[in-house]
Amino acid sequence: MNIVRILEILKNREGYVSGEELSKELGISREAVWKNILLLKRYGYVIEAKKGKGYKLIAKSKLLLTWEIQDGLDTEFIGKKIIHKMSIDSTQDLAISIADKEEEGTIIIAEEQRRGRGRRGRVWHAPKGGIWFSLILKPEIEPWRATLLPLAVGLAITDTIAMLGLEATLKWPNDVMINDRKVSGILLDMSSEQDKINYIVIGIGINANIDNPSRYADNATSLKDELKRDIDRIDFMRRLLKNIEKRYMQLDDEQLLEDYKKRCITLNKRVKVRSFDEEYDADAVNIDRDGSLIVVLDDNSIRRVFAGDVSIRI
Ligand code: BT5
Repeated sequence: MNIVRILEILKNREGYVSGEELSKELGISREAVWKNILLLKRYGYVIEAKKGKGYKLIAKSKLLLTWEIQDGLDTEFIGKKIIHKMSIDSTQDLAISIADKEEEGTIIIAEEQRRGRGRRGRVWHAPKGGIWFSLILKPEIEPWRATLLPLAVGLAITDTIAMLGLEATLKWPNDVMINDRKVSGILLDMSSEQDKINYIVIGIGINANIDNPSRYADNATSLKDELKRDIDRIDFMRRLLKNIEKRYMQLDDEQLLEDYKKRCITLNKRVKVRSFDEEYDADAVNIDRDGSLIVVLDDNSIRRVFAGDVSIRI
């Protein structure tokens, strides 16, 4: 892409680069160079244009642009293809519509979602400043083990938040919390046959640079709220993709579950389980190898929860 090549040249030069040099280097007209510069400006790059001197990059864009995330991204397959949108109804819905024909690791990311969704038809607020994306995976595991995936991704999110110097915990199955407030949510959509997964789309929402997150939910927080400053979303995204890949490779490893349990605030608590059309109180005692939550009811019967909402009572 021409804009990416122009950017590379501008990034590597302290001073000005003339329009003529850019036009020669890319083999396009000077007018075309100018149009590309305008496009870069629209993407949020600050570029100075001086008569007789040329162009100079003053500041990079803060948007989650494909080439910015991929610049220095150290993964094997996650994020090799990134589709970036300024605004979209839901990254999840677009990802699901293309998942069959896309390679594993493809990502759809958006600056804002107009109709972001949580689980069971709930609304997910996704204004500008957050990190909202969907990741297409094609794991070769039995469908019943898919519950492990949001756990692995949740763990990767806490790994990445730790790199900012904050401690995040996990509320089973898919909430990432800081100081008991929700900073991130995970959504899983799966297409599978009897014993084979066709694809999984994992939706990840992180309240990154969001002001007053409690506007969106009573117990919500954001990384900005916790740190009292904006984070570098591009750097965060690169680290997160690396951490997701690491944890994804660990699906068969005992270590994954051990790490999850250490950061899980649901374990050893009195909980209220709402699963399908049932609701009951129980003690959360363990997490099994497939990612399910094991609870003990008051009559001492043991149940295994695969999906649902679990709120902590004490
Ligand atoms: C989730 O659902 O936590 C899954 C969220 C997944 C969002 C991602 S963003 C990229 C991808 N595209 C999508 O359209 N979705 C995914 P759940 O556990 O059902 O939580 C939903 C509840 O969280 C809502 O009912 C609100 O109470 C609360 N909530 C909504 N927006 C929030 C936000 N920005 N921060 C914290 N809590 C929020």
